[in-house]
Parts: sequence; C-alpha cells; structure tokens
Amino acid sequence: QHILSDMRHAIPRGEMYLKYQPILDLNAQEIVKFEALIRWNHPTKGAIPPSMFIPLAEESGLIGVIGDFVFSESILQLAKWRKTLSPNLVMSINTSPFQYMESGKNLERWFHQLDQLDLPGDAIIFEITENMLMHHSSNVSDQLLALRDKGINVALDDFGTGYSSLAYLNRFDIDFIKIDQSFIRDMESGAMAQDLCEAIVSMAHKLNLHVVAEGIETEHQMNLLIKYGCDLGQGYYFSYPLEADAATTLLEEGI
Ligand code: G
Ligand code: G
Ligand code: MN
Ligand code: NA
Repeated sequence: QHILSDMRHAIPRGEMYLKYQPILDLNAQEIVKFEALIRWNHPTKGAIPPSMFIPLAEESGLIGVIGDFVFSESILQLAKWRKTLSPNLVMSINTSPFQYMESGKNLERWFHQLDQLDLPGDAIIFEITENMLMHHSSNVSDQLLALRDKGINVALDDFGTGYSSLAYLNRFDIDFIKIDQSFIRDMESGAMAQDLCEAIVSMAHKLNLHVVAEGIETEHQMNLLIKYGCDLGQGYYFSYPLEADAATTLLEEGI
C-alpha cells in the first residue's frame, strides 16, 4: 500500500528511469536493438524491481502513466541514437495488456509521438506476453492489426513459459519470439534443453518468425544458438542492461 502511494509520485519526482540492454545480431555480432527496461530508485527503499511494482501498477491502473513514460523516454533516446550513431537501430518496448484496453486511444497518441520524432513504425517493437494473448485476445487482436498498419513489429516475450498454445503464433500477427531465459539457462547442462531450443528456432523459422534468445550468459550458449540458426540474442554475456550514457558508449565502441 505504501509502495503504491509512493509509486504515484515516482515519475514526477524523477525516481523512475530506463536501462537499455543491447540485442545483437548473432552472426554479425553487432548491436541491432535495445530493450528498454524500467527501473525505480525508491528514495528510502532503494531499487525496487519491476517484477514487484509492475503487477501493482497493472492492478492500480498506474501502468498507463508508467507505460507512457517508458514509451516517450525510450523513443526519444532512440531518435538521438538513430541521428548520431546508428540509423537503423530499433527499440524493443515491454507492454502490458492494460495499455491496449482503451480501444486504440493509446495507439493514436503513440503513433503521433513517433511522427513528431520522425521515427518510422519499424523503428520500434512492442513486446507482449503469451498470457496477454490468452486473456485479452479480443481487445488485443484489433490493436495488433493497427500496429501492423503502422509498421510496428510485435515480439512474443518469455516464449515457452506462459499458457502458450502454438495456435497463437498463427492466429496473431507476430514477428518475433523471444525464447525465455530459463530455456537458455538449461542449455548449459542438458542435451534435452539444447534440442528444445534448436526445435523452437526451426519451428519459428518455418512460421516466418524471427527468434531472439534471452539470457545468454556464456560463449557456449551463444555458439550453440548460432549453430541452430538463431537470429538475435541478448544477455549478460554481451552486456547487462545499461544506463543511457553507458549504452551510448557501447554503441560508439562496439561490443
Ligand atoms: O529488468 P528486469 O529483468 O528486472 O525485468 C523484470 C520484468 O519486468 C520482466 O518481465 C520485464 O519484461 C518487465 N519489465 C521491465 N521493464 C518493463 C516496462 O517498461 N514495462 C513492462 N510492462 N514491463 C517491464
Ligand atoms: O521478461 P523480460 O524478458 O522482459 O525480462 C528481461 C529481464 O531479464 C531484464 O530485467 C533483464 O535484467 C534480465 N536479463 C537480461 N539478460 C539476462 C541474463 O543474461 N541473465 C539473467 N539472469 N537475467 C537477464
Ligand atoms: Mn522483455
Ligand atoms: Na523474458
């Protein structure tokens, strides 16, 4: 309850900010995207993880304000990077189902903000979760179409952990799947997990989906994923999520 009332002031007081984690083209070994990840530096409690406050924000309706903050901040940063360092860079933005509820109002505002910064739709990706498709499919599917019209790509986050039905992959227009980090972690020790990841990559490619592997922590994992033909990867092996300045340096100097 305390956290909730504190959260109402967190953005105006400048306590929330974004970190950016690079996503690499695994073959070229180049940064092609960043994922924006929100952080909250509470004045007395210190860092509060999003896994704790995002659910509260969703229940309380504050996710609208927080999601708008994440959107504006991340595309502003993206516009700067595209102008100065990397013209084709893409920003991957986590979204909550609640942000798609108000029959397209949010989308109109976001599209307008993209236009104002001269950013094309394909400069950003919206990450959604399987649960979101499952519980809110009728709301979401119209809006996914509108995103597609604007050129915005959609990635299914945490792939394999939700109540996923493979049917969703066909029913909704999705461009990327992000293999959940738990599968990548298990690859380190088990042949089963390796086979599973290989199978996910080839299935995805058959369905014309690109694949991002999350949570790559070792060279071994990276090499296996490259062997499987996995397109993109992110994880501590390449970089932790970074503050904007450090991410800028990484972009300048290369990974
Ligand atoms: O950054 P970290 O690993 O602590 O993120 C934990 C969880 O919080 C992840 O599931 C991530 O998708 C989610 N998350 C991080 N930033 C955002 C955000 O801006 N919006 C939403 N909805 N979720 C986020
Ligand atoms: O659910 P989502 O995929 O959006 O969550 C992303 C979260 O995963 C971020 O909070 C980020 O801090 C975390 N993360 C990113 N790379 C790694 C990694 O290599 N290992 C672990 N354990 N966590 C990671
Ligand atoms: Mn994500
Ligand atoms: Na994930």
